[in-house]
Amino acid sequence: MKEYQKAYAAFGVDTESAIEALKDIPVSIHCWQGDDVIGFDGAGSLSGGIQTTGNYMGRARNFEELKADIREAFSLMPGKKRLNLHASYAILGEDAGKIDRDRYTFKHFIPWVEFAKELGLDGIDFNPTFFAHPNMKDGLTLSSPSKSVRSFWVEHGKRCMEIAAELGKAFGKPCLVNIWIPDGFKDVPADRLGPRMRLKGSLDEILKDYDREWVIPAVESKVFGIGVESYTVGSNEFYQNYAAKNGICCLLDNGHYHPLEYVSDKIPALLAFYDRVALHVTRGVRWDSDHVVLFEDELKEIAKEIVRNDATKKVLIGLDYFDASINRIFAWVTGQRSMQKALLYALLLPHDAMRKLQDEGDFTALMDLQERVKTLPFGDVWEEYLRREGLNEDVLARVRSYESKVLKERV
Ligand code: RNT
Ligand code: ZN
Repeated sequence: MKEYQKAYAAFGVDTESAIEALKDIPVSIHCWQGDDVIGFDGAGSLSGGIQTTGNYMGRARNFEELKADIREAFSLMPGKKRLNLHASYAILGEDAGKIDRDRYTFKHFIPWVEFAKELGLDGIDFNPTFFAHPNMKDGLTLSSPSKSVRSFWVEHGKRCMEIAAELGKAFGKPCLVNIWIPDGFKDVPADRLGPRMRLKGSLDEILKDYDREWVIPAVESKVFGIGVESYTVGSNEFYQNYAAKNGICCLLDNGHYHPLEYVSDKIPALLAFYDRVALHVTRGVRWDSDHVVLFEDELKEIAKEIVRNDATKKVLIGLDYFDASINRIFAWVTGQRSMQKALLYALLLPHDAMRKLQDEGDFTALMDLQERVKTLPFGDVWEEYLRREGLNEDVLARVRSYESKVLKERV
C-alpha cells in the first residue's frame, strides 16, 4: 500500500474505487470558452445579458481554429467528456447568409458530430441561442409582446429540439437541451406577469412535441444580468414550477442566484422531486461573472451533494464560464480540472461515517471528522489519477508552447 492509500484507509476510504468512479462521471464541456461566446453565425459580438471581459490574444475565429483549440484543451483534460454546443456554432456552409436560426437543421452540426467522434467524446449537448441576434427586440425573445418576434424564437427552439434528437441518436446517449433566455428589464417593469405568461406559452409550443427518448429539455433561470438588473422573466420560481408541471429538467447555474444562495443546497432539494438535475458549473464573483471554475469550497459542496446522494447519473454536470483575460485554453483546462478535482475530493470522503454521526446527533465528532479529512493527502491521489489518464500537472508549459506556435499567429 502506498502512503496516501494508508492515510485514506484509516478513515475507511478506498482510493482505488474513488479513482475508478471518477473516470465514469461525464462532464459536458462548453465550446464557448474558446471564442468568448461569439459563435459562427454572424453576430460578431455578444449582446443580451451576458458579457465576456478581457482581450487576451488568440481567440478562435472560425471552426478550424476552434476545433484546433478544443483538440488541444481536451487533450489536457482527464475523465469522460461531452461537448456542449450552442446553436450559434452552426456550420452553415453554403447556407450562410441565406437562412436564419429558425431554419437550422442537423446538417449544420454534422461536422461537429464527426469531430466529437474523432475525439472519442461521450456525446454532445445542445443549446438554442436566444441572444446576440437582431431579432431580440428591446432585449426580449420568447417573452416579447411581438407575435412575430416570439414566433421566430419559438421556431428556433423547435429546430433545436429536432437537432438535439439527432445528436442524441448519433451517440446513443440523450442530448440535454438547455433553454436560457436573456429577457428582462433594466428598470422597474410596468408588467411582471405578462412577459412570464408569454414565455410560458412559447415554452409550451417548443415542447409540444419532441423526442422523449433522445432529448432532455432543461430551463435555466437567472436572478439578473448586465442591462437587465431590475427584472428577469425566466426567474428561479418561474422555471422551477414550469419544469415540475411539465416534466422537464431544471438547470442550475451557480452564478445565477443571490450570492448567499447556494446551488449545493438546491441540488438535494430538487433531487427530492426530480429524476434529473442539470448544472452549469461556474464561479460567480459578485454578479454572474462566469469566472473560471476553481477548486473552492462551494465547488466541493456541489460535488459532495452529487456523490453522497448517489446522483452521479442524475445530476448532469456542465461547465459554463468564459474568461478572455487569460489564455483561453488554460482557462478551459483549469475549470474542467477543478470540477474533476472536486468530484475526486468528494469521492474520497467517508460519507457513511459522517451521515451516521449526524443522524446520531453527535455533532462534536462530526465536526472533528469533517475537519480531519480536509488534510488527507488528496494531492497524491489526484496526481495518481492524472498519471493513469496519461497526464500531469504541467498544463502551463503545454499551453505556453501552443500559444507561441498557434495562438500568436492569429492576428
Ligand atoms: C447566461 C447563462 C447561459 C450562457 C450560455 C452561453 O447567463 O449562464 O447559460 O452562459 O448559454
Ligand atoms: Zn449558464
